Amino acid sequence: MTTLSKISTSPLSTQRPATEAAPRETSAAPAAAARAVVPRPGDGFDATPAPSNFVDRPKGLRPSGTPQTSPAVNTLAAFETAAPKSPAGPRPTPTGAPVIAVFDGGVDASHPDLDDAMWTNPGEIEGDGIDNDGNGIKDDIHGFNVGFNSGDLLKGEGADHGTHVAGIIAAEDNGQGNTGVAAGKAQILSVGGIYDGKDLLTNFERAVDYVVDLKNKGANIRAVNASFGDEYRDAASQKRWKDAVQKLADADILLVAATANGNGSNMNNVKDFPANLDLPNVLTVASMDKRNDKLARYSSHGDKVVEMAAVGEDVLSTVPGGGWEEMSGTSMATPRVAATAALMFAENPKLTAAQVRDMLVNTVEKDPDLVGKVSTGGKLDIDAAVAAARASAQPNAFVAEW
Ligand SMILES: [Ca+2]
Ligand SMILES: [Ca+2]
Ligand SMILES: [Ca+2]
Repeated sequence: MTTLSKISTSPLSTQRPATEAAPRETSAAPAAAARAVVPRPGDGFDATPAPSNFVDRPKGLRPSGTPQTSPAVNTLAAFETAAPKSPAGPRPTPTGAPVIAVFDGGVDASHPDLDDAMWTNPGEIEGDGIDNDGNGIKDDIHGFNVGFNSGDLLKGEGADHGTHVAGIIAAEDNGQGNTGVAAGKAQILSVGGIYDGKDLLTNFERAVDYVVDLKNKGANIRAVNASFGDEYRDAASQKRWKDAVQKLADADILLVAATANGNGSNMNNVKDFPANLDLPNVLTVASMDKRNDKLARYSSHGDKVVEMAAVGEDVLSTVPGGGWEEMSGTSMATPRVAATAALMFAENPKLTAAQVRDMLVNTVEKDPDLVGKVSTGGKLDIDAAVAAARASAQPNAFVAEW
C-alpha cells in the first residue's frame, strides 16, 4: 500500500492571473468574494486555517468582452452537425459499466491506478489522426479536451485536480495507492481542458453536447462530476447554465456538483453555477472533515441549495505521472457521491438519474452538525444508498416511492 501523503499545494489553489484579470460581465463584487469569506467564529465554524493540501474549487475562465447575450457555443460545424438534438423515441437502457464523465482538467488515462478504469470510445481508432466517429474530435479515445479541441486530455490547467477526482471515483483495487469508491464498477470519461480555451460556461456547454451525443450513440454515461463552479450574476448566463444542465436531464444524466469552499459561507442566495441549479438531476455536495464528523471548515453550505455532505478532507488519490497525493476541498467530496451513484446504477441499470438522486438524498446519515446547513441535514451513506438501489432491482420493488 503506497500511501504517499505528499502534501503539496496544487497550482489550482492559486488564482490564475487570466481568471482574475477577466472582466466580470456584471458589476459588483469580484468573483473571488464568494470564495473568500472570512471565517466567522461563533458561526459553528472553526476558524483554524484550512489544511495545507486544500485546493479551491476551480472557477475556470471568465467570459471576456461584452456580456454574453447570444447562446453562441464554441463549435466546430462538424461537432454541431454530429450531435443530434434529441434521440428519436424512448432511449434504450444502456449496457455495460456506468460511465462517469469528469468535466475538469484532464485525467491521466495511463496512470497505473486508472488505466483499466477508463471508458474507451468504441467508434474511434487511436492515434490515426482521424475523427473516425465523426463527432468533431480526432482520436478522442478516453474523452476529449474541450479547451484545446483535441483528444489530448492532459494539456492545460488542472490535470492534477481532474486526475485526483477520477481516482476518488474509480482508482483500481490493485494493492497500490488508493481504491476508488466505485473501483471495478465504474468507468471514467474525461472531458479535460475545461479551464482553458473558452470560458467555463462555454466549455461546459460544449462538454454537455459531447457526452449527450455519445450517450445517444449508446455509451452508458450516467453522471457528470462537476468539481468546479462560479458566480454568474447576469440572466443570460444563468439561462445558459440551466439550458445546458437541462440537456443532461433530457439525456437522463445526473450532475453531481461541488458547492463553494467559502469557509462556512451560506450559498443560499448566491447565483452559483452549476451547483445551485434547481433541477431534478442536480445534486450538490458540501465537504465533511476527514473524520466525517463535522462540516469541513473550508466548506460552504446552504440548506436551500446544497443537498448533502461527504468526506472531502485529506483524501488520497491519483495525480498525473503515476503518483498519489492528498487533497482537500468540496472538489474531493463531490466525486464520492458521483461514485456512489455509479455503484447504484450498477445495481439497477433501470434507475433514472432523478431516481438515483432521490435515493441518495433519502438515504443520508443525519448529522446534527448539518442541520440547517444542507437540505437533508445529512451526509452520504454509501452502504444505505447502494442497498436502496439493490432493493429497487427486486422484482416487486416500487421505485416510484423513492
Ligand atoms: Ca472522434
Ligand atoms: Ca482516430
Ligand atoms: Ca489502487
